[in-house]
Parts: sequence; C-alpha cells; structure tokens
Amino acid sequence: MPGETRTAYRTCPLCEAACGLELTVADDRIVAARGDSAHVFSHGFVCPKGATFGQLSADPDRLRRPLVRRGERHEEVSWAEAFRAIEAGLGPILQRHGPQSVAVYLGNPNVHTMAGGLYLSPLLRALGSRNIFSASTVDQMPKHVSCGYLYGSPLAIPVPDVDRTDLLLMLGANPWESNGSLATAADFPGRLKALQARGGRFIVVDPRRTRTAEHADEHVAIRPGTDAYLLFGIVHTLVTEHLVNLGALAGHVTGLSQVGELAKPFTPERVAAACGVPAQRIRGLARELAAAPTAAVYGRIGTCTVEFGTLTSWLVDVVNVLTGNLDRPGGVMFPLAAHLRPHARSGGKGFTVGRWHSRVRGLPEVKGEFPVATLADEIETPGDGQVRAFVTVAGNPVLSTPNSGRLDRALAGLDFMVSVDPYLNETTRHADVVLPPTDAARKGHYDFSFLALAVRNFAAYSPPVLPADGGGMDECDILARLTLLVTGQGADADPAVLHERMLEQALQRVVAAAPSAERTVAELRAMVDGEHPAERLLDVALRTGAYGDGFGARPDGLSLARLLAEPHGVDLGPLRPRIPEVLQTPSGTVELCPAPIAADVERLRAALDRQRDDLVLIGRRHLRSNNSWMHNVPALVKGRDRCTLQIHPDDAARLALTDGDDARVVSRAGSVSAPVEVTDRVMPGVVSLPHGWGHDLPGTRMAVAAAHPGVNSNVLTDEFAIDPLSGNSVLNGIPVEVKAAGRP
Ligand SMILES: Nc1nc2c(c(=O)[nH]1)N[C@H]1C(S)=C(S)[C@@H](COP(=O)(O)OP(=O)(O)OC[C@H]3O[C@@H](n4cnc5c(=O)[nH]c(N)nc54)[C@H](O)[C@@H]3O)O[C@H]1N2
Ligand SMILES: Nc1nc2c(c(=O)[nH]1)N[C@H]1C(S)=C(S)[C@@H](COP(=O)(O)OP(=O)(O)OC[C@H]3O[C@@H](n4cnc5c(=O)[nH]c(N)nc54)[C@H](O)[C@@H]3O)O[C@H]1N2
Ligand code: SF4
Ligand SMILES: [Mo]
Repeated sequence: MPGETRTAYRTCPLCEAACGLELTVADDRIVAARGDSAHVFSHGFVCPKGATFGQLSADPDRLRRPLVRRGERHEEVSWAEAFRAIEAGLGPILQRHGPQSVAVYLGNPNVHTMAGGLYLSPLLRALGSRNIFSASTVDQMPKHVSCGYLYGSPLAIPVPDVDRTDLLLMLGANPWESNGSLATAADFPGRLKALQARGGRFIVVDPRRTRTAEHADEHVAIRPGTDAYLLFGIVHTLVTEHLVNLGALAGHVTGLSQVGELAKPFTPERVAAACGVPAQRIRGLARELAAAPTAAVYGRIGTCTVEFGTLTSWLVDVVNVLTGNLDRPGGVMFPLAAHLRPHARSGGKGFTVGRWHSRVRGLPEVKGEFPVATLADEIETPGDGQVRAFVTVAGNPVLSTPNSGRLDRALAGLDFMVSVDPYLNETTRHADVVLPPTDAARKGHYDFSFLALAVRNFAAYSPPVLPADGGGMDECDILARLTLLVTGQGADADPAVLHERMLEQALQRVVAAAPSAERTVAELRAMVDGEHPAERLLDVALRTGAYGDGFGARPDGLSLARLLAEPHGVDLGPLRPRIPEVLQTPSGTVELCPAPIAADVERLRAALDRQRDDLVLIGRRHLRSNNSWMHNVPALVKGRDRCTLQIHPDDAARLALTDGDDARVVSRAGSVSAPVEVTDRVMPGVVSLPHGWGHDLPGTRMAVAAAHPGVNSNVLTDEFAIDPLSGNSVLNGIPVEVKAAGRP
C-alpha cells in the first residue's frame, strides 16, 4: 500500500563484515537502515557506512540508464542502443586483433555481488583473453599465493578464531576502521573487546598508532615493509629455543627442517635494526605465542601490499603452524561455507603460477591474471597482442592502482572501453559505454566470498528489498548479455539463454558427482527454487553444499527456501578442524617450505644490509570511506578533510612543516600536494596518505565527491615496485620526498 512502511532485512554488501541490516522501507524508498539485532552473526552491529545504505541506493548521481560517449560528453541512451554500441565498438577489434586485444579489470565490489560471484567466469571464458587484471593484485594476492603453496588451494585461507583465541598478534590490519578483511567478523572491535574481557590479549604491529592499536594490549611500531624480518626473528627464536610444537598437526606437515634452515640468518639481533623492533621484544613475542594456550597470528593489507608480500604472508602461517595453532580452536582455522563442500580426501594438484606470461614485462600469470601494475604497459606498447579495448566491471583503477596518472593517460588512448558501473567516475569517464547495474537494494545478496572467510560458519540470503526498476537492468543480465555478445550472439541476445544454460551445467555437475543417486537433470531442474537466475544457481549450490538438503535427502538441510525463511541468517556453529581434508597439495600435507618461496628468501636476506630510506609513504583507511567510491554520500564526507598527509612532529620540524601547511610529496612515479597533519600517530620516517581520493578530474558525475576531492595517493605509488611471487603492487613503504609547498 502506498504510504505504508515495512521492515526488510538484508546483508550489508559494503565491506567484508557481512552485517545484517534492518531496513525501513516506505513505498519505493529505504528511509532508515540500522543493525539487525536478531542477526545470527552481527547481533545488531552496524557502522556508519551500513547506516547510509538507503542514501547510497537513492544517490541522485547514481546512473540508472546506460551512457554512451559523444565527444567529451556522456549521453543517456536505451539499453538496446548501448549494447549495439558495444557490438559496433568491440566486434571489429575482436575480429581484427583477437581476444588478447581486449583487457578486463575486475574491481573490489565484484566480491560483494552475486553477479560477480556467478557471471564473471562465463564472461571471461567467452572472451578468452589472457589480459585479465583485478583489484586482487593491489590487495590480497600474496595471501592466495602463500596459501596456494602451503595448502594446495589459493582459496584455503585460514582465519583467526577471534572468538576463542587467547592471544591475537595482528600485523598490518586496522579492523577498527576497516571492519576486518580476509576474516569476516562483524563487530570486529566488539569481538576484540570480548577477547580482552575473557582474559586474552591482542597485540598490533603497525607503523601507525591506529585506533586498533590504541585499544590493543600492546602496540609494536614497525618500519613499513619489514614484517618479514620480525616474523623470521620469531621463527628463529621458536626453533633455537625449542619452542616448536606442532600439536595435532604432527604428521600433516612437511618441510619443517628446511624452514629452520631458512631462518638461520634472521637472528632477532640481526633483524631488529631493519624492522625497528628490539631483539628482546621479538624473542618475547615468540615465547608468548608458544606459551599461550591458543594463539593466532593474522596479517592484512600491511603484510600484503609490501615488497615481500608473499614471504610475509607465508611467515604469518608458518608461525601459526610452528606453535601448533593452525586448524585448532583458538588458533587460525578454515571456514566451511554453505555453498561449498569439503573435499572427498586430501591431496590434489597443488598450486602453480606462470602458466603464461605478460607480453611486455614477461610477468607470470597468477590465478589466471596479470598484475594490474602492468596494465598501462599492455595498453601503451605497440605490437602484436597490444590491448586496444578495455572492459571494467566494478573497478576504479584510475584511483586505486599504482602510478595511476600513467594509467589515466593510457586509458585515454584506447580504441574502445566499456564499464559496468553505477557511477561516472575517474575511470568510467574514459568509457565509450557505461552500463549501470541496478542498486544493491534491488539485488538479492549472498556472500559467496566472505562466508568462506567468516570466523564462525553461518549462512544468509537476502532477496531484493525494492522492486525491480522498470527501466534498469540487473547486473546478472548485464554480464550475461556481454557474454552472449562477445560469443557473437548479437547485441539483442536474450540473457535467459545463458541463465538457463548455466543452471543446466550446474545440475549436470551435480548428477555427475553422485551417479548412484540416479537422478536426471530434468528431475533436479523441477526441484530448483528461485525467482532470479542468481537465486536458482544459489539454490543448487546450497542444496549440494556442506549443510545442504541434498535435494530432499536431508530435509532439514539448507536450501534457498530455508534461507528465505530465516532472514536473520542460520548459524552453523564455531569453526571446526578441517585438516587433512582441506589440504590439496600434491603430498596431502601442509607443505611448509615451498620451493618458490624458499628461493625468494635470499632477496629478503640481501635487503637486510640495504640503506634505509629517509621517508616512506604508507596509506590508511577511515571508517567512513570505502576505497574510492563512497565519497558521494554526504553523511560520509561531512566534517574536516580526511585526506591529509600525516607526519611525525620530528620530521615536520626537520622539514619546517606545520599543521595545515600544504606539502608537496614527490616519488619516482609522480607528485601531489596535500595538507599536512602533524601527529605522533605515525612513527618517525613514515608519512601516511589515504587512498581513494582525487575526485577533481573533469568529466565525472559525482557532485558530492567533487566538492571533497582530496588527492590521489596512487599518483605516488610505483608500478615497477611489485612483489615478484604474486605480482602484487607495493603500496606501502614508498620512498618519498616531502617539502613545503607554501601555505594554502
Ligand atoms: N572503512 C573502510 N573499510 C574498509 C575499506 C575502506 O576503504 N574503508 N576497504 C576494504 C578493503 S577493500 C580491504 S582490503 C580491507 C583492508 O583491511 P585492513 O588491512 O584492516 O585495512 P587498513 O586500514 O588498510 O590496515 C592496514 C594497516 O597496515 C598498516 N601498515 C602499512 N604498512 C605496513 C607494514 O609494512 N607493516 C605493518 N605491520 N603494517 C603496515 C597501516 O598503517 C594500516 O593501519 O578493508 C576493507 N574495509
Ligand atoms: N595506495 C593504496 N591503494 C589501494 C589500496 C591501499 O590500501 N593503498 N587498497 C587496495 C584495495 S585493498 C582494493 S580492494 C582496491 C580497490 O580497487 P577498485 O575495486 O578498483 O576500486 P573501488 O574504489 O573499490 O571502486 C569500485 C568501483 O565499483 C563501482 N561499484 C560499486 N558498486 C557496484 C556494483 O554493485 N556493481 C558494479 N558493477 N560496480 C559497482 C564503483 O562505482 C567504483 O567504480 O584499491 C586498492 N588500492
Ligand atoms: S561493518 Fe561493513 S558490513 Fe557492517 S555495516 Fe559497516 S560496511 Fe556494512
Ligand atoms: Mo581490498
């Protein structure tokens, strides 16, 4: 009824915490968003971003119809016209230059949409290009690589069991602002307070005294990029002081003695000078981790987006293994999501990289993609295989990837570009066609990525909250139509054709996996529930997943219908040990000393003697930002400028800078001017500038963001600084010079 309000429940898609929201809906509008107190996982927690869910959906700058570029301007067109423009632009390039001439960049929100989880694989497969890039190589790729080698699968990422641990050592993570990452833990701060209340401790290792560090039992300041030294110092201590105790892991670990050998040069005394942590404290940390009844080491952005990202990510897990804390309650554990199944047995093909290499810099493929740090090379460098067309889905690489000034110029020289994105922003302004998906309130939601990283097993599905926008297009349909288009089925192909084919293929796999059940695809198809294509695919995954109803075999098991009936989610209990089944290495063990990683240790050792830079740049996150794309919500940008250059008082004095001055920051890649914030939160020798700002470029359509532009920190980051094992960009620890730029 018009004028009436109703309540709807929905998982927040804005970060990895997967909170339940309680929405008040009036007509076709969300008028309030608060935490869902009955939610099985988030128990009412909400952050300022989640609270703006309604404003974000209703943002007047959000695109609702496609845009086509005419000269310098973008004009609204019909969907039919937009897809025809793509066919006309992309078709000839594909025909003349082949699939390698089309690059794709997949941004972060793809892991927060069902379309991203389900419809990107078919699109990439149909396209057949090896020029695939994503936000993973400015984020967590080192963790995929280290876990790939250790456990045989890049997706087997253990998470800290924060609700049961006695001691949590956190490196390069700031969940008080980020709400956690590669560890889905709604109300992460509340869980850390509960840890302390039950007598446990948490220690934060960070070059900045973050809000998380302020709440911690101890803050260990560390020089950016040097956590591998600290961790190797801990490993060295564990080995030499005979503190290694595998516990229940004994018999499931190989390569232990080789790790001891590799650790030999890294005595606490030797590494202390490099990382800035006293040798005695390094020893102490090792002893405390070994003595704690349970302990978990957890590393995030500050351990990944650094020079030795894969080594550091590997060492985090090595310490967990050596102290017997991998795969035990209170340690780090492998979640088991409802849409997945445990393996039938341990042992598998293992993990490899470098099945092919990038054309210009010869960088190895990792997980089917190339480092985004080499995207501009592939666009700019002429020759066979040059990238001439570009597709972005939910990405803003002009703000989020290294040497973004260069990438911005490269995008301007493309022959054709398509963006699937709801905003005309710094990246999509280069697109010839922008295809905006309907907003989150009109999409169903299931967290394919984050339920597999949750610190407690649970499942939740949210159906669309608002009715479909008559003239809008669902993101599954957009991606399906692009898939059909690149396979030559035309601009007007019916996406239902692909939806039905995907469902059929999913059911064929079910039938093939259980031939004894003697069921046909047609029989199963008749049982599948769901109004939307994504819902039907989810139903199949849930019913055949770890807790599923097996299409009727276990009537109280999970299905789409069951999740629809439980809007606050279904709790599936605390994490349970999964070794050995989870191990898909060729040996079926935790392969603790993988050859590619061992080979990279010499690079780390050699850098011990390197001259330290005077001043290095790191980033930071703020609770009211979300990478680059939520600065158009007024409630999230009000208040004082957050895009400041934080600098320690000693450095400020040395450089004659005072609070509020404009400073010029110069790196190998570029330079920016930012207002100075003098604060002892950063350690001497370190300056900090947040990423995701720089909204003053022409041709965008985000009025609120443009009024609070800030500067783009990735103008400073260097596309040639990458972690060689993962191809991940080095975004923290960038050598910079800072000088006064005169008072504003
Ligand atoms: N509010 C908000 N939440 C977010 C996001 C956001 O932009 N805003 N982004 C989301 C995304 S995509 C991600 S991946 C996660 C990231 O989640 P987190 O990793 O928790 O986020 P950050 O705040 O970047 O924390 C990284 C910390 O590493 C520190 N650091 C930098 N260099 C080093 C180093 O060399 N060593 C050590 N030990 N520490 C270092 C930084 O000072 C910073 O405090 O956050 C997610 N949540
Ligand atoms: N210097 C520095 N740089 C960093 C980082 C850092 O710590 N320091 N962090 C890195 C990290 S962890 C990440 S994840 C990356 C993020 O890198 P990106 O993913 O490239 O950037 P985002 O800012 O997340 O941009 C998301 C885009 O998706 C669009 N979008 C939002 N919702 C949807 C949707 O439902 N569908 C579609 N199709 N589009 C949508 C937005 O409009 C925006 O254009 O940035 C990285 N860059
Ligand atoms: S913490 Fe993350 S999931 Fe929870 S309300 Fe905030 S943005 Fe949404
Ligand atoms: Mo990220």
